Amino acid sequence: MIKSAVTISLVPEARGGPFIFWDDLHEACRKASHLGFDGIEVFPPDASSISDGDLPRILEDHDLRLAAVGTGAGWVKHKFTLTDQDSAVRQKARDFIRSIIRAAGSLQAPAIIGSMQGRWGGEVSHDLATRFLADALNELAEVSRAYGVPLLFEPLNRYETNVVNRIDDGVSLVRQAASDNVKLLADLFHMNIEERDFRLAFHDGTGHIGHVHFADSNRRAVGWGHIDPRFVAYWLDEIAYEGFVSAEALPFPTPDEAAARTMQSFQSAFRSRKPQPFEGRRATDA
Ligand code: LER
Ligand code: MN
Repeated sequence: MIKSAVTISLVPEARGGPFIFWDDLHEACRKASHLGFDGIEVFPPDASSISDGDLPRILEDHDLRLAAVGTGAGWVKHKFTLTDQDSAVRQKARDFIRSIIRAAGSLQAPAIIGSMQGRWGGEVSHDLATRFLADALNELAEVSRAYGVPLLFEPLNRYETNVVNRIDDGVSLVRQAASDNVKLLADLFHMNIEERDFRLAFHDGTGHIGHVHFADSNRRAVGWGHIDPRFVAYWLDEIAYEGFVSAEALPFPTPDEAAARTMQSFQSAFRSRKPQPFEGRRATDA
């Protein structure tokens, strides 16, 4: 069954970014649990914020799962990426991600590579960037495997990367990487910008999608833009997706209201009887 999660950022430098709750893990978990979320997704400044605090106890106290952990602080705080032209920086990016994989993996959660994919340009061609990425994914996916979790790779829209923008590009990258332990993260906000058709993109990702970011067309909470979450539920059902849909949305107008609106949308789309066919275009209409 598809499960709900909500994001919490612990990174002051990410302020203004698309995270619902901020700074206070304990308070965020209390609110997430009260609203009925199944899990939380954390955006930490480093691995020690996951491994050294009392996160396991907080999760247990509130009956929440750790859905995933972001690695983007490696970019936001340190400007590391896996496609930098400097091999020392690429190595630091791998080290940063590996430390988060271990901390998250100890709590049975996957790590996410999104903005750490960087951009190609200068001395690094698109081809070379893709090879750098495939190589890093192979190594890091094996670290993840030791914890029994996949490594999540996220296509981002064109304003955030020029490397992997769409689900089908993500599938190609996953195929180029030899490891079968890399799964894709389908973020509805990025998909709304880059994909020709949501349903076709989900079909392209069949068997490869391991996590979903649940945000509306304008990055606000689902319900406050023009994506109909009932279609999303229908399409995810068609590809037998069973992971988390995790609210990575702006804390607008307040974190509490964004969280409550997200849960209302989640319930109506994923927990009510599905309306008859909301199919949109069929794959064969393309
Ligand atoms: C990361 O999950 C993402 O979607 C980015 O757009 C956030 O900066
Ligand atoms: Mn995302």
